Amino acid sequence: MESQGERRAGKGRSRSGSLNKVRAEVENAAQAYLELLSLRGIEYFFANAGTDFASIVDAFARRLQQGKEFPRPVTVPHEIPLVSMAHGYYLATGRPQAAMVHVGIGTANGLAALIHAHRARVPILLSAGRTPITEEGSPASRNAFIHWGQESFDQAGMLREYVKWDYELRTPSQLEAVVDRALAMAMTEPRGPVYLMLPREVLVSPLEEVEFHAQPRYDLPTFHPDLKRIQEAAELLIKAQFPLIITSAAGRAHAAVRALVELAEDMGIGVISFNPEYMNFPTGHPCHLGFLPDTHLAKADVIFVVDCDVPWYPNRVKPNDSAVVIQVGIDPLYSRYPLRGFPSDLTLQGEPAEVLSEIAKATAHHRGRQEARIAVRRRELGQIHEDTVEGWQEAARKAAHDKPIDCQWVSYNVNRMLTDDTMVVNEWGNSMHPYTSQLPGSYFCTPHAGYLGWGFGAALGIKMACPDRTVIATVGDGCYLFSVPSACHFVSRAYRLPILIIVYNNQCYEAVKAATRAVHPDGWAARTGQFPLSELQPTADFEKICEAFGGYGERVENPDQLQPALKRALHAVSQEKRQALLNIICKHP
Ligand SMILES: Cc1ncc(C[n+]2csc(CCOP(=O)(O)OP(=O)(O)O)c2C)c(N)n1
Repeated sequence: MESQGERRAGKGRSRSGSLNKVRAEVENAAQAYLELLSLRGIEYFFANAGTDFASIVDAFARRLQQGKEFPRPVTVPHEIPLVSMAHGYYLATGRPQAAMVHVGIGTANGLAALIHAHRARVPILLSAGRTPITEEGSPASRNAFIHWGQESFDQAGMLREYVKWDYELRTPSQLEAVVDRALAMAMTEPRGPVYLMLPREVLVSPLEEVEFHAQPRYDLPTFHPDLKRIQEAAELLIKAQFPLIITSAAGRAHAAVRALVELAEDMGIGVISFNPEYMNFPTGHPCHLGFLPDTHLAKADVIFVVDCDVPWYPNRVKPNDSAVVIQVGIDPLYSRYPLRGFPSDLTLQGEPAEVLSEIAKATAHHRGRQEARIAVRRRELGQIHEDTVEGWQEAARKAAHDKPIDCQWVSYNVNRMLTDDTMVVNEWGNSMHPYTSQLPGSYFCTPHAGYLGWGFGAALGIKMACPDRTVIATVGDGCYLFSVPSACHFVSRAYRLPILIIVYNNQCYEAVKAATRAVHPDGWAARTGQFPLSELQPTADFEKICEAFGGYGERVENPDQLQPALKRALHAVSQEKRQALLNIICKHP
């Protein structure tokens, strides 16, 4: 598996200027589209079809006859898991995949998952049919009432804020230029989804032979940090008494995790993984100071904000006025966020991996003189780390025999089952963060658009990319319901993607209750214990939904049964090769 930061969408045209071309016999533009996607390395085509897909369906049927393997069509019967699967596939491989949805309404269904992909900088080539343009005159002209009712004045308008580029293919002759541009826009940093509309008339347009360049026409730009600013950052670090790194997404690239570990170790810097979207820093490392900046922020005199949109909550805690804030990232000031007031005294634009290693190099010359001071700091950090880990474990162990089961005890036990081979998608909350593997690329958590329902689909996409890995999705009962579970279980069975889904079933939206308590600590809800709009009772036998799709399902109510149930479920996944779901009845807050 490669990290996202290390992959590029094709190598671009050869620099010697050679223009190798590939010819293909096709009958129409839809066939040419799939041929071109295959040539550009697209392996999967996640789709939920409609009448707009006529020529695409026909083109796939031809490819099947021809024994052409890629792109493989994957039917995902809802757009939320569809986009989430493409998202998950990218998280695991760093390679963009293609998806297609049904005109405007399919786009609308997938929009929330696409907003997630946008905020998480995930490149997805999302195509959509467009209602037939003509009322007569073409085999593709309108022939159903929906073709009038489904047309929009501006189909892409609903998602333009969340894609980097959108276009409607006007003629088959544009195909290569348009697809190459779409993929290049998606993969150019900061990456993100793009949207291509494909009218039926264009898809059906007859063609006989197409000739495409063997390589995409764009070499993608790279960004390198400003070395003068790197030097300034290094000097600030050398002088710092208590530097602190806060990150949420450094693990986006595995190389950045390695660079972070190196810098933290060399300089004795504490690292906070705040609202992590990835495995950013090994939880077992003595410089790992946990998941909340609150207790350390005021003490820090140099704060490195590394690939982190929200480094602290200003209405709760603030850095010291004299602290220097350094923001690092490919888009360090988050140009697509309307409001983001975190100061940046020194801004370092570039791949975090490169920025951090350059800083480590720049500090190396001066470290010798500071070694004694750094050693003291390392010892202090090690102590804070040990206390923090002990706190997590103590909280979980204390609740070991509680019935209903305590969520922290669930995470503690899930952790005991993890191996280097496991990949976890966590869409539930914080109790899983401490218990993640130490390896980059092994843990993924909700992107910061906060769309719930992403986790199950993303886990399926990850499993599709990594069939030999054990994939576990940890979700709340709310998240599970949002994920369109029947569509996900269907895909798991149809495409042989055996994953384990663990539902932390607390029969409510705890997050909504907590928000109500925070805003109205002495309010009606807090005083009466009634939280309308936040309950999910009576709960359901979610395990039976999994069974309905050929999976293994079990309801777990007894804390002593957690380990045996996890073993049974993992056996079903790894030996019987079928999906499994544990419906764990947790405390109802
Ligand atoms: C699509 C969508 N709708 C609503 C929300 C608001 N929301 C945030 S957390 C949450 C509750 C999630 O419930 P659950 O998965 O059971 O986790 P819990 O809060 O109980 O730990 C909701 C509804 C959201 N984030 N996304």
